[in-house]
Formats: sequence, structure tokens, C-alpha cells
Amino acid sequence: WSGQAFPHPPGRRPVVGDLLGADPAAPLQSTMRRAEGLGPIFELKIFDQKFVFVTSAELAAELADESLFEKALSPALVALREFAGQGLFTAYNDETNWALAHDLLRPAFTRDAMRRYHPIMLAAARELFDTWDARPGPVDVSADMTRLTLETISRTAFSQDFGSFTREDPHPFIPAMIAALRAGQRKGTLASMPGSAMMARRIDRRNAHHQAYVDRLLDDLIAARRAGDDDNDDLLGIMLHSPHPETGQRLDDVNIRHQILTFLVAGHETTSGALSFALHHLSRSPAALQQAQAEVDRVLGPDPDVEPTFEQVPKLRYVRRVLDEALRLWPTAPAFGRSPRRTTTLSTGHVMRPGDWALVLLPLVHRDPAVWGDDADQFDPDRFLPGRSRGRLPHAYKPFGTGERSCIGRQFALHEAVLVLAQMLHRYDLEPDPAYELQISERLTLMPVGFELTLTPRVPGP
Ligand code: MNH
Repeated sequence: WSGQAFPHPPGRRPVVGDLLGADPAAPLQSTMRRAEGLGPIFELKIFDQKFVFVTSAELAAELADESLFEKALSPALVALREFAGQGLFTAYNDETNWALAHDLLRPAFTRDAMRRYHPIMLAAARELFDTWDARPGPVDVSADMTRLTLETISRTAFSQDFGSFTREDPHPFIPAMIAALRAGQRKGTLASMPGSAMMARRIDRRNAHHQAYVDRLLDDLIAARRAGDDDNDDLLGIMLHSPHPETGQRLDDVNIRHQILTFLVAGHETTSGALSFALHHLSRSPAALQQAQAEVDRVLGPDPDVEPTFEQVPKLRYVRRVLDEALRLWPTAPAFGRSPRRTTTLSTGHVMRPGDWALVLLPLVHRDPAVWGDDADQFDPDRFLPGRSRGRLPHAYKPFGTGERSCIGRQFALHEAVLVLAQMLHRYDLEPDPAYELQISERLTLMPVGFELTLTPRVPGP
């Protein structure tokens, strides 16, 4: 971006740049507020690091052109490479491990594969419902959705049961994995600040035993699966046993460990956030809640305890629209980076050269009034009715990213989320705390915090 100026929020200072006014606990939300009035492209300078954001659907569409642009790893993703290495999410575009893992794992995300995961998803959800039914009272929605989605991804992808609903405390792997993940992120946040090297070393020292425990547990899992006569065709089985159909190449064990960490992390918080936001919106929108419950009763029948079949899931159209709309307002992976393949001029006149990158700020693209109207802040699942989305600017809605580096787990996430939300609406009436104001925590993903619902079992209909 050399020599080019972008609008930036008022109050820029020498050395620290736009740091004051950024909320370290909620960088995304503070950036959204500061974007107001700056137009479709703006910058924040934090020390020497320049962040360029795009916020209009039109510019998001320009950056989505795969012939001109590709995924860029933002500093936050580069920091994550300490944890997830050349896993699918954090690999650079030209690292051979990306294409290899992408080709090997694509069959694990087809519709046929979802059919295999369906009963595993149901069993995990059943365990969660059992804990709710045994202990009435308000539930911490985000915490319980997170336990469920983590258990689901670990059982489907690696056949690993963490016992999240039967143990008193979480399996020690889970806090260790979260600590190791946060350590990498903290170092990433510090990276542009003076004195960061010393702080990074201190973080490394404190984190070493967590990282060692995580690595050992996964390496043992990989070794055990290699040693046994393993015909399990879960994700791990595919990575262990399938050579690439054309090149015959295989993933090495360190990369397999990084892929497991990638799937555990990428595969759960985003989906649990989507479910939690959807439940929050429904608990505030009696008409939408009523319509959703009418749909589940119609599709699944009168018995609240019946489990949806695989074929019923895509029939839950309104439930799906609720999730689409929840991901519009609060896309739980709220930004992704794009870089030009060669020097390219944007419609704003800015020239982007290879190595320059911009972040697509999804919550603002998803509220661009030019596409979504003046009521873009309102929750309205019917925006996703086929008739209303026809003709909408393509790329105005990108919760799963764009292009060949977009989310490989999209079908998985949507199948799981529709299934779980439908079951919850079928089984329970939702009673929110009327005093609750939505508060959103930010880690790598967005999540409602302090959001509780009282779930009252519904009685079987006629
Ligand atoms: Mn997911 C990439 C959002 C669920 C596994 N995911 C992405 C990207 C977005 C995203 C956005 C692109 C990031 C970028 O361009 O830098 N993902 C989501 C959301 C949900 C989600 C909003 C749930 C809702 N993701 C899942 C699930 C899995 C998964 C579930 C696994 C089962 N996602 C991935 C992987 C990638 C990815 C792996 C990296 C794909 C690649 O680069 O090849």
C-alpha cells in the first residue's frame, strides 16, 4: 500500500498510531464502531502495523474475484501457525501441504460423509439434552453449545470421546489446548509492540507444558491408530491411510497433528457461536420463534423426543434461514484477508500490489445498506427467502469466506447447527432473562457471553 492514504478514525497519535480507542478485549467491535463515517475502505495503524479494512459489499465482491485475489494470512493467522502450523486453515496458499490436505479431506465433507456423521451428532446432542433434563434451571447457552460442538467434531473427525457431558471436569486436553491456542494469539497481538520479544519468551515458558501435553496426547493418538489395524474412515483414518489419488503423496505425522488441532479449533467455536446467536435472536423475536417451532412440529411431528432423520434436516428451511440470518448479523469468523495475485487497482482508485492485504470486515459488509436496506440491523430470517435473495449482489454474504480457501466445513457446520437448533426448538420452550443485553466476547471468534435461557420441556402435541 506504499504511499497511499486511507481514511482513519480521529485521534491518531505519534508512535502508537490508532491504538488508543481500540478495545483490546473487543478489537472487532471497537473497529466496527470506529469505521462509522469512514467510507468503504479505511485503515488503522497500530504501532508500525497497518490494517486496511473493506466494509462495502461492492469492494468485498472485487476482492472475491479469484482470478485477481487470493487468501492472505493476517498477522493473527500468522500467529496461529505456532499452534496449527501448516494445517488447512493457516497454511500459505503455495505450501504443498495445503493442496494435499485439501484434496485428501474433501471426500470427508461430502453429503455422503454427512450421512455417516448424522448419528454421531445425534448421540452427542442426546447427552447434552439428558444433562439439561436432569438439572432444570437456566443454562449458559454459549458454554453448552461449545461443549456440544467440540464433542461432535472430536467424535466425528477423530473418534475421540472427551466425555464432556459425563465427566465432572473437562478432559484435561481441552483446557491445555485452549491455553496453547491463547498463548499463540497473545504473542500475535504483542508482535507489533516494542519489547514484544521478551514478553513472547515469557509466554512461551508459561505455555510450554500445555503445548507439550497437547502434542503428546495427539502424537499418542496418531501412533495408536497407526499401530492398530485401523479401518476407521474418519478424518484421521483418511489422513493416515490415503495417499493422494494422483501423486501418491501422504501427510507427515507432524502435519497430521496440526490438521487435528485445526479441525478441533476451526470446527467448534464458530458453530457454537452461530447456534448461540441464533438462540439469542429467537429469544427476542416471538414471531420468528413461533414460526420456527411451527416448522419443527410440522416436519418432525408431535413427539418432542423424536430424533430428526438425515433426510428431514434439509426440509427445516425456516430453521436454516434463522441460522443464515444469525450469521449475517454476527458472522462468528468475522473477517478474512485478501491479497492481489498481481498489481490491481480497486474501484476506489487504490493500487494493491502483491504482498498488500486487506481485511473484509464481514459484520459491516453484511449490513451494507446498499444491499440489505435501512433495516439491516434488524433480525429478519425472511431476507433469505429464495425470492428475496435472488438478484442480491453476489458476495454480499460471506460468513464462510470465499474462493478455494473458503470453509471446507460449511456443510458440516450447517447440518449440525440446523439439527441441534431444530431439536432444541422441538423439545423446549425458551425463556430468556428479560434484563439480558447482548454482550459479545472475542477470541478468534465471536460468542455471546452471559446469555442464559431457561428451557422448559414441551409436552407432546396431539
Ligand atoms: Mn470454517 C475456513 C467460517 C465451521 C473448518 N471457515 C473458514 C473460513 C471462514 C470460516 C470464514 C475462511 C477463512 C479465511 O479465508 O481466512 N467455519 C466458518 C464458520 C463456521 C465454520 C462461520 C460455522 C458456522 N469450519 C467449520 C467447521 C469446520 C471448519 C465445522 C470443520 C469441520 N474452516 C475449516 C477449515 C478451513 C475453514 C479447515 C480452512 C479451509 C482452507 O483454507 O482450505
